[in-house]
Amino acid sequence: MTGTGTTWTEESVADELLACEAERRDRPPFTDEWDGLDVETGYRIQDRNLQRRLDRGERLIGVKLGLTSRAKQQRMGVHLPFVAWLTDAMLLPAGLPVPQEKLIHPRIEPEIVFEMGSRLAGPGVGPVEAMAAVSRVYGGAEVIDSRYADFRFRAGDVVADNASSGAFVTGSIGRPPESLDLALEGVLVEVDGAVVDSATGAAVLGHPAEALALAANDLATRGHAIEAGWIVLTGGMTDAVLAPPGSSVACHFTHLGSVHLNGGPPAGSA
Ligand code: OOG
Ligand code: MG
Repeated sequence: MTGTGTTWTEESVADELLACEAERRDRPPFTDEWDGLDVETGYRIQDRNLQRRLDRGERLIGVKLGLTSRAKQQRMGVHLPFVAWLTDAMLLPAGLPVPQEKLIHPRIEPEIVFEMGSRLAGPGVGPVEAMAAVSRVYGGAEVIDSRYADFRFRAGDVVADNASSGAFVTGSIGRPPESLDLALEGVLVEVDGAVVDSATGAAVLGHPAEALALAANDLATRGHAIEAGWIVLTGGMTDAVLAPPGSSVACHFTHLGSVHLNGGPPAGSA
């Protein structure tokens, strides 16, 4: 029998995750000790920590999807898309380096980003209705970070950990959704000048609109809607790349411009 003798509770897991984040400390997944940490429990922990973030003055600005592409699901060994919260503390203005001083082991992934023009509430939302609520589409890059050592986790762990949220950058070109075929929108990921990966929007559940619909429907089961003005990160199109000090990462989109991120000064530089 696993999980016997564990002392973890929703409250203590939530506290430990925020402490790890503040202290830049990683740890083993809680599911090693507590097999009761399922996805539903993970969401309650995620919501508890959203409240803590809001209580300390952060503003809720949107949602992110996790594991919406096969590349991400295979790499992380979790085959389930999920939703997490974005606050203004996670916004990284274009041109700034990866905030190493706040992160444990950042990785970067290219994402198609939506800005919502109107409210979108599930259940029963499909991709056409979802796209109609979008005002602008951007190319973006998410800087993920996990509070679990080596990004090793099960679904309940990563949902509780706000889906490895860290920071995100939105590109400078915003286009109306009807001007693009997002299934065919391509991205090249370049690290230190070499192309290391590529994908199109179809990697994200067939079309990023499916991810948006999924988020609306999923949030509805927990009593939330996607609000007008919110940002939605639709999920990494490719596997994430490492972003250590001294590195330089660029995500080049077909019609949505390029997002450049550098890892900051290399270790040892003055
Ligand atoms: C989980 C977070 C996933 C995405 O876009 O798939 C995510 C992880 O890979 O650590 O943000
Ligand atoms: Mg992501």
